[in-house]
Amino acid sequence: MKRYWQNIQRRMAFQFAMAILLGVTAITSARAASYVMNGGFEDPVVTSAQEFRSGGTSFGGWSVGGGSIDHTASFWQAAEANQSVDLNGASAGSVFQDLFTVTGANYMLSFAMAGNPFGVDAKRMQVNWGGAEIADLIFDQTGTSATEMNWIYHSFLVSALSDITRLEFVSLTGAMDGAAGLDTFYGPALDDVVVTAVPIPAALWLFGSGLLGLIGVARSKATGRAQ
Ligand SMILES: [Ca+2]
Ligand SMILES: [Ca+2]
Repeated sequence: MKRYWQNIQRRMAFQFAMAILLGVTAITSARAASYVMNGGFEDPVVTSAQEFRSGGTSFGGWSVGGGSIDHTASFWQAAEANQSVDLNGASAGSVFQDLFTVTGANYMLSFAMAGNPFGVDAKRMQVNWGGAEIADLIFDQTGTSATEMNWIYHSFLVSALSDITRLEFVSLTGAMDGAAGLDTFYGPALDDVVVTAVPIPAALWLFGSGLLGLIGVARSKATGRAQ
């Protein structure tokens, strides 16, 4: 019986330590500022279901390239807050912005991708970092709807090759059968673009010392109570 309670105590102490560790990690990452301006596409506020934006225009820190995009509000459910983008407005478009980076530094890029639920084919999006392709993603929107977008989060560890890095999301989604016949209105959906610095030595120091310290606390608590 005593051994049973010792095991329970040990397990609880370890879980407590892990909870604190995870909490510390979460707070640390939440505090890290994103290098992306308006990564959630909440600016400016779109008062219609979605607003059409042509290639060559810009909004809230983003530039629009290619054909056009739709700045989507109530038309479908965003991954983060209220707004997102459809990278096909009337045809395949892109969004990009230039980030101030430190040459040689590491960054974590993350974003949510889904697809316009309309149009029969899967949606394809290319991600470029500093002019180089880092991902070519396909989202199969089968079974999704405007209220059930099934957003998927992607993360990439990237490093900067210069002090200005262009981050770009390009629709590779072409014409497909849709409600109005063959058209190009239905593209990949994008939201919640975040780029944070990854200070590797500091992160390792925090993780290493924090983990060892907490395991030490957990152990001494467990043995202390067992005596
Ligand atoms: Ca958003
Ligand atoms: Ca569209």
